This record gives sequence, C-alpha cells and structure tokens, in this order.
Amino acid sequence: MKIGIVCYPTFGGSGVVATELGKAMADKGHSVHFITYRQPFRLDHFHENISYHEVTLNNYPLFEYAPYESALTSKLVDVVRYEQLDILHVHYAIPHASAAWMAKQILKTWNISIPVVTTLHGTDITLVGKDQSYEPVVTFAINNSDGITAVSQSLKDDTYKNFPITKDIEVIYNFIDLKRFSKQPKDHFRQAIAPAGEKLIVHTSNFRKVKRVDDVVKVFEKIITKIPAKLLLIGDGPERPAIEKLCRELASCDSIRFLGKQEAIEEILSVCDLFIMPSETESFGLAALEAMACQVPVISTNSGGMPELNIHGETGYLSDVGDVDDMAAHAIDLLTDESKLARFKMNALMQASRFDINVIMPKYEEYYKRVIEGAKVRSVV
Ligand code: GMT
Repeated sequence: MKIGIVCYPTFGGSGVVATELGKAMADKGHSVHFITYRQPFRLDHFHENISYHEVTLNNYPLFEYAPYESALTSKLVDVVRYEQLDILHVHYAIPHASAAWMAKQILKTWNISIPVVTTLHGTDITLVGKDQSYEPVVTFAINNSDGITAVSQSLKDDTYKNFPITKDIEVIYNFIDLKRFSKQPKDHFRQAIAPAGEKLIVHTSNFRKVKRVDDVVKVFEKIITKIPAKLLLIGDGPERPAIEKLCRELASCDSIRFLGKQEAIEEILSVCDLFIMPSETESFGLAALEAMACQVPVISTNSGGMPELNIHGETGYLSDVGDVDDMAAHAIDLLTDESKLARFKMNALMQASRFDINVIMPKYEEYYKRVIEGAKVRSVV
C-alpha cells in the first residue's frame, strides 16, 4: 500500500504513535509518506520506503494567523495526486481530519478517490474538540472519515458521549516496540542518581495542566516521609515553572531532579522502581506503557483509558483523580514490600507485551485494507 500519514510531529503521544506506525509499515514493505509541518522527531533515520513532505507555511503580512489547515490541504492534494497514495491516515482530529476531508473533495474534481482514516488520540475529544469553537468541525470531519479509530475503549465511549457520531469507531490500542523499550543494565545511572540505595520514582509528560504534575510532587512528599527516595521529572511544558516553584516551597528540591526532554528515555526508565501518572484524563497513557515495558509498575488515576492498561493490584494501582493520599499509600505499600514490587515489575512487563507493536501494527494494516475495500465498493454502487 501507499500510505500518507499526517500528525503533530513534535513531542507528544499522537506523533510518536503515528511515526512508529509509519516506520513499522515501511519495514513491512509499504510505501509511507509523512506529511507534517516539521520532521517528526522519531523519524531520525533514512528508510528506503519512507518519504517526508514538509507542509510549508508562508506567512503574509495580512495574516495574523498563518492558515495551517489550507497549507496542509494543498500539500495533501499534491502528495496524494502525484504519489498516487492508496490511503490517508490522519492522527488527531483537529484540524487534520477536516483538512483531509477538504483534500478529498478537491481530489474528486480530478476523479481521484482517497479513503481517509482518522485516529482519535485523546485531547482532540476530551478537551479541545468539545470546545464550541471546534465542535461542529470535529463532528463533521469524524462522520465524514472513511474509517475512525480510537486508542482505547474509554476514548471510543467518550467520543460517542460528547459528539453526535453516526459511524463505527474501531478501538486500536497504543503500542510499544519491546526491542527498544526493555530493561537495560544501566546500574551506573542508578548509582549516580541514588547513591545511598534510594528508591527511584519517575514521571514523564509534556507538563500540561491535564497531567497534574503537582500531584506527582505531592505524592512524592508523602513517600519520602517513610522511604528514602528520589524523583525524576522528565519532559517539559507550560506547567514546569509552577512545579519548580512548588518543589522549592516544599523544600524537596534536593530529592527531585528535573531532567527536561530526553531522547533515550528507556535508559532512565530501566533504573526506576515506580512511575506516577496522576492525569486528570488520559485516553491511553503511552508514557505509562513505556515505563511498564521497562518493568516499572504504575501508580495512576482511574480516569479515561488508564484501567485498560494499568491493572489495579497487579501492574500498579489506580486512584481517583486528585487523591494523593491514596496514591502515596499505594506507593509506600509497594516500595516497602520487595517481593510484591518484584512481582509487579514482572506483571508490568507481561501486560506491556500485550501491546507489542507486532501485535497492534497488523490491526492497523488489516483496518486500512478494510477501509480501502469499503471505499471501492461505495464508489461502484
Ligand atoms: O498526552 C498528551 O498531552 C499528548 C497527547 C497527544 O495527542 O499527543 O497524548 C494523547 O495521545 C496518546 C497517544 O495515543 C495517548 O497515549 C495519551 O493518553 C493521550 N493523552 C491524553 O489523553 C491526555
């Protein structure tokens, strides 16, 4: 197949899923065309089956806001037409699904038919998409996609709850490359960060409000009253200055390291004992899956799709959003019971292997084929 992929290319789960999926499709022999405004950060090597098309945004003095959606639509028209793509897979509804619909209408004028698959990732439905300034476009674009996937059952349910969707949504979970994300012998890291044998607690995110990073710090404050521990905060984003301020006020700065954005995150996860994800909402929780693949159990909220990934009492624990006392109690219980901790670490790995890329990628491949066939049948009728 010749596949076009549209995504947000910078740090973020949807971009990671889109890029890794494209790379896996290319390894399988498909011809993959990424169409994004910047080179996706995980697209870092030459691959004979991968092409990259940059959406160029020429700003003119008249525009206060550069019309990204129009530039993307024009680029989609160009790439589909000249590369003779079989399918377009757009990640994140806003504005990728509506740009794809517009491109499809333009291409029809040349008698070119291009099926579009839209993958819903989370905040495009649970936060941003619900906003009245986007809702009609999101609803229309989803209902006019040829195929729709959601990254968890919870996100599928939320989509039907929040939008008048008339089409079927296929659940295809996030996935992980276990060859890359696996526990590595990096004991020298542990020795450097926790020289006195402290437990290592980790959180990775883009520090958006929805991630509730302040709750990570509050949980950690409670943990260190009982157990010697260090906290690694990985990633960066709008809330980081407020979190740094909170750490200074709580005087826990000495035990907390802000590591910023990290490429080889699996090396750090390899030496950690516990991952904390206290998100307000999380459609799947790819960052938690990455931790679990490196044998790190997870303390998370029970919101969104988290219970589909993190099994309470087996791979970690689930708490209500904001219940830092419950999260801390679970963390202390686990970190003080070595045999339970060892069991949870193995359970985390076993659960992560259910989401192996080799299991999930064929589901997308099969779904593409179904959507292409369906579009052919519709065009004949
Ligand atoms: O979590 C973020 O802020 C990034 C966001 C995105 O769209 O890039 O992640 C969403 O998509 C990921 C990949 O499907 C999911 O694993 C995340 O759970 C989801 N984030 C939220 O729902 C908050």
